Parts: sequence; structure tokens; C-alpha cells
Amino acid sequence: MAKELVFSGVQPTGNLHLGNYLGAIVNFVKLQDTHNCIYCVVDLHAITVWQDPAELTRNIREVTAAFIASGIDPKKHIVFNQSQVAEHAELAWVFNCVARLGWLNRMTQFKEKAGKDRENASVGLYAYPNLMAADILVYRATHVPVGEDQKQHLELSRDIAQKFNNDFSESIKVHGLGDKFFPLPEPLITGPATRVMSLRDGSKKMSKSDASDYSRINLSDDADAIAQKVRKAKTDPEPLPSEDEGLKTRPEADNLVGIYAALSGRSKPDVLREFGGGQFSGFKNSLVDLAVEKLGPIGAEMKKLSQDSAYVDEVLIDGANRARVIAGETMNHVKDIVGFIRGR
Ligand code: AQP
Repeated sequence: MAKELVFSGVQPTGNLHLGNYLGAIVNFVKLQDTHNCIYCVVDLHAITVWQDPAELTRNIREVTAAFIASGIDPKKHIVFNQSQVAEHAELAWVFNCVARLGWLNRMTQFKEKAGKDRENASVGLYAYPNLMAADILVYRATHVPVGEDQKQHLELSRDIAQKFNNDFSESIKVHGLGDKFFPLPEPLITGPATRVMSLRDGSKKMSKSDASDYSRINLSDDADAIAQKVRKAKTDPEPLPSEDEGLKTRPEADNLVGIYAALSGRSKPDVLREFGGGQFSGFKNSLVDLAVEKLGPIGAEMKKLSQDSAYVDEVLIDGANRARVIAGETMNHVKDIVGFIRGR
């Protein structure tokens, strides 16, 4: 049985938002108590769509600052940016040769992101899930906390791990590496806000690339911005329902109740017991207070860290040095398994 290890990543593509926080980062923080964790700023993923170089550098530091400000301990666990550990790209190439075109053709995120102009999308955007599988498996990580939108990519990572284990089963045995070299990583999609929706449209997920800044709460927003965005959030004219069931056909209400539940560490039914039957205006006031209370200190700490890029860079370099040791060992095994010749 492989030892449990947690890996996850966030893209440094700007506008880190409440969805990233509640869907992913909050769970990263919790898992530190029970697991060894590796948290990565996935800058190689970011460049699958065009990034302005100076902005990319700023965004790598911003995501790192958000990790630290949210409570991730870079000394006890590993925090680094992906491009500093070349083994991610190296294993991704091997996986490009393991994964099948048919598998990638089914990925909905590529279809959404490439849109109608598919011919003009980068090859990297198409092969993105193979790199994601490499990110996880280069550490032979067993558990991956992510938001709902990443479920399909995680399933692909499992398929790749399984096919590698099958294709090379003889060689894995010959090299004394057990029966199965890679674990099948398990997605951890937990909490009441695994898919936070846009504040302007309850049918669209809250996203960094939405043209409207009013669609999302950014982790760097101050109290005034948070208050304005929550107050302007789309709702319907009915009072809040008293039961969970009543949220089913009301996506905007469901979203705001889910956000409240996640920020307060309560369940949605519990939140509805308090606010059910009331108007949105009162609920929104409470949500503003809660969001400012929870996110305010994170935003303030991020601002402080933005003035100390030397410290943030040190964290990333130290994390990368420690990550490289684990990744290098895996890659050596992979090279032996595949049949490459390498220096010792
Ligand atoms: N709306 C969301 N609700 C819950 N979880 C979410 N995540 C993203 N959006 C939501 C989770 O956040 C983690 C990091 O995401 P990412 O940075 O890798 O990239 P993303 O999913 O591409 O982020 P966006 O905002 O959705 O960017 P664009 O606008 O480019 O599409 C992941 O665990 C993700 O599940």
C-alpha cells in the first residue's frame, strides 16, 4: 500500500477568486493536519494560453502569497512553482505517449476553453491533462483536493496511471518495483462549495477569465469591493427557502447559501434554518460581514507578502529543491521501467 500523499495545484493566471479558495485552498489547509502535502503553482499550465511575462511572474508570487496567507505552512509541507522542477515536463512527455487521443478528445475543459477557434488553440492546451497527471504522479501522490471542474481530468490521471502500470507490468517487476508502480490518485472533492458559481449568472462557474469583475470575489478584494459585489449579486424575488430542497431550481440562491455555508464551516440546511423565509437583503448583509471577516485577513496578508517578493521567491526555491528530490527518484524509476539508459 502506497503511503498517502496529497498533491494539488493552482494556475497563476490572475484574479484568484472565492471559487479557487473554497473549492481548493480551504481543503489544502485542512489536509496539512493529516497528510504530507505538496502544493504547486502550476505555471507550465498557465502558458497553455497566452500570458504576459511580467504579469505571469507577478501572478506566480500572488498565488504563493495566497497559499501562505490562507494558512499553508511552506516549512512543514512543500510549496513551489512547477517550472522549477523539470521532471513534471519530462514525465508529461512519457504520458503523452501513454494517453490515447480518444481520451483527450473527451475532455470538456479543452472544448470549453478552445471554443470555436479550436484550430488556433495551443497544443499545450490540448495536452494539459497529461501534464496534470504528471504533476500528481511524479510524486506518486494518492490524494488530490480539487474543485468539481477538475473531476474529469483526475479520472484521466487514473487511466494514465493504470495504463502505464499495465503496459510496463513486466518491466516494473523486473526492476523490483512491486506490482503497480503508480497509485491511482483519488480526487478529494469536499465541502458545500465544490463548484462556486458566478455572482452574475448562477449557471456559469466563478472563473478567473470572466470579463466582469462583478462575477467573482477576488482574494485581493477589500471590504468595500466585497460588499459591493455581494450586494449586486444576482438573486430571484422569492424569500430564501427553509429546506435544502427549495434551492434545487434556484441556482443563484443555492450559490450564495453554499458560499455562506462554506465560509462559516456549516452545512446548507443549517444555514437555511437560520435564514430560511427571510429576504435576500438581510442574508446578503450577513454574507458581507462573514466574507469580510474571513477573507479580509487573507487579503491583508497577501498585500503584505506582495511587498516581500524576496521572501516569496525563497519559499518557492526551497520548496522546489525538496520537490525535486522526490520527483527525481520517480523519474529515475520511470526511465528504468521504460528502458532508457541513464547515469547513476
Ligand atoms: N468556481 C469554482 N468553484 C470551486 N472550485 C473551483 N476551482 C476553480 N474554479 C472553481 C478550483 O480551483 C483550483 C485551481 O483552479 P485553477 O487555477 O487550476 O484553474 P481554473 O479551474 O482554470 O480556474 P478558473 O477560475 O476556472 O480559470 P478560467 O477562467 O481560466 O477557467 C482547482 O482545484 C479548481 O477545481
